[in-house]
Amino acid sequence: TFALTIDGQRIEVEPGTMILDAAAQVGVKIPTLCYLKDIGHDVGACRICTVEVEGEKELKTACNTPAAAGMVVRTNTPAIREARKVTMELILTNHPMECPICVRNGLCELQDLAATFGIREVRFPRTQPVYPVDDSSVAIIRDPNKCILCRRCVTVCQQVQSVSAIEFKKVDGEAVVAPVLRAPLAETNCVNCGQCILVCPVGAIYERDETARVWAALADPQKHVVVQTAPATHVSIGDMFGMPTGTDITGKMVAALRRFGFDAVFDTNFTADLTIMEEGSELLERINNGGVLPQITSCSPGWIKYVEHFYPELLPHLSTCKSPQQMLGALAKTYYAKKKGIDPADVFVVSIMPCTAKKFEAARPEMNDSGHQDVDVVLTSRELGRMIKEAGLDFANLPDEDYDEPMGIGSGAGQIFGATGGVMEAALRTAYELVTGRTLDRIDFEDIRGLKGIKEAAVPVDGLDVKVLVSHGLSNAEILMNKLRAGELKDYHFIEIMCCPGGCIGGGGQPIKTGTLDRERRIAGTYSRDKALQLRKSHENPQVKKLYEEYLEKPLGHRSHELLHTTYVA
Ligand code: HC1
Repeated sequence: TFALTIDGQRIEVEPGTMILDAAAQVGVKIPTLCYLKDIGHDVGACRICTVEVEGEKELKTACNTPAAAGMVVRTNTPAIREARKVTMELILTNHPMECPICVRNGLCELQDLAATFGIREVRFPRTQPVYPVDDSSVAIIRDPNKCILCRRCVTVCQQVQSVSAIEFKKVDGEAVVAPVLRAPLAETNCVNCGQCILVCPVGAIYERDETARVWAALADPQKHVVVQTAPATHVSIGDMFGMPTGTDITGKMVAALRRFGFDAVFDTNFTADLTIMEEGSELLERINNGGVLPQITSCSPGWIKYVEHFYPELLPHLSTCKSPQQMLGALAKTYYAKKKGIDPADVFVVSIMPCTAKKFEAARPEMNDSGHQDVDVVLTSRELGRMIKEAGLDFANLPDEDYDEPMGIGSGAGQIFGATGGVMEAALRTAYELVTGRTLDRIDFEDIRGLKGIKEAAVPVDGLDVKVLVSHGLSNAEILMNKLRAGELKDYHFIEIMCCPGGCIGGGGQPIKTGTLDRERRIAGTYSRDKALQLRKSHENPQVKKLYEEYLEKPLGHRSHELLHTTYVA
């Protein structure tokens, strides 16, 4: 370590520490609109974080200037305050002053900083043209007028997700962030993961808001409106109501949805358990009958679109299982409608998902095996949070309520689908017991939990070492897919790939802000909910057993093939 001085305070830091992070250690928060350590973004684009370094003529950007031994830094002088204000005003010059009608009102870093700096006027004339809003995508909308060119979205799209659907470019002397080749977003390689939304400091990119369609369905007496909630939402929505990140809000979410007037509240954790039955059986069939191995999970729609775009020749590795969200939609309009004696045409299925890509998945034309579009509307966690606020519910003080039959019981194994490694762990808990007929005593597979990019385990199952891999974040998927393509993963049986960093708990539809620490806390919340549940293995779920007895007969049976499995688009 070495020492430097920041605003008169001496501090010891490690080599490589940037001034901005060093200042934080002495309790000085240097403002920034672009720096984001979580994703390694330190391009110094916004120039808000300027500081004085003694002996230097020009102000330095604190986010990407390394601290040095003996350095004397000042962060709060008249020159710095004036420079920051001018920079803010220049940004605001071109920013629409639409705060009250912006989706990020109250959650906007630019708005916060303008308030912090006490900006009361903007002295410069607008320089940018007015750009059209890009609403070509079913999931994500871009408003270039609000973009402040921080480039976080470009970094996350290129470096974290290896997708590169958007780029930073100069066009006719004008700097822009835009989809590659200026194409509408829907026509690019965008996989709809929404990680760009999570890092955007303003409202330049956001989910397609479909709350109005849900309110309308709820008000329609002809419709029987049902809802399902994804595993990751159980530990995230409390963030929007001041509860500690990772709090299990399952029962309160059910209560809120029931108060909205939903006719039934179902749990996607139930179909996560069903997925384990189908996908586990598919794996055993592939192992026993010389099928394509390793099998790869298919529940994460951003990941599916990524393979379809970038590795179409590897599609036969994907499990044919639909995602739990789509399984539940298909069953709501068949099994459930039949049980209740309701015309499936009147059943309206809403999903609450941590994910923007789920909007795309539900809209895929092939997702209609029930005879209707299986899922009608997908809302992100953020949209549900806004509806709860709009309805005036005191969320934190709602009672805990239970889900409805016949699709309301989910095991701990279904719950952990929401965290990276969880689908694999759930599959191992079941596969071991179904193959060996013995009880698995140690059901916690610690090796495949947590935020390490690629994880691995080998589990002895009746003389066969089942070898598995787990990855999250598409740049890690890319590493695995290149190895698979090169024939280096022949010894493996099963791979779990989740599109978003951390798995669904870090999905692009989750509350603003979602960073690494939030991901860690939601993962901890996920495993503690699993531990607290009596039922922790998918094959022991009584409602799943009943579904097979009453309707599907057996995993991979005729009805399962019809309703629960799919094919992919090369
Ligand atoms: Fe997920 Fe899944 S775990 S994909 O991450 O398999 O979105 O939460 O709902 O469908 O169950 C998301 C989460 C979710 C599906 C399940």
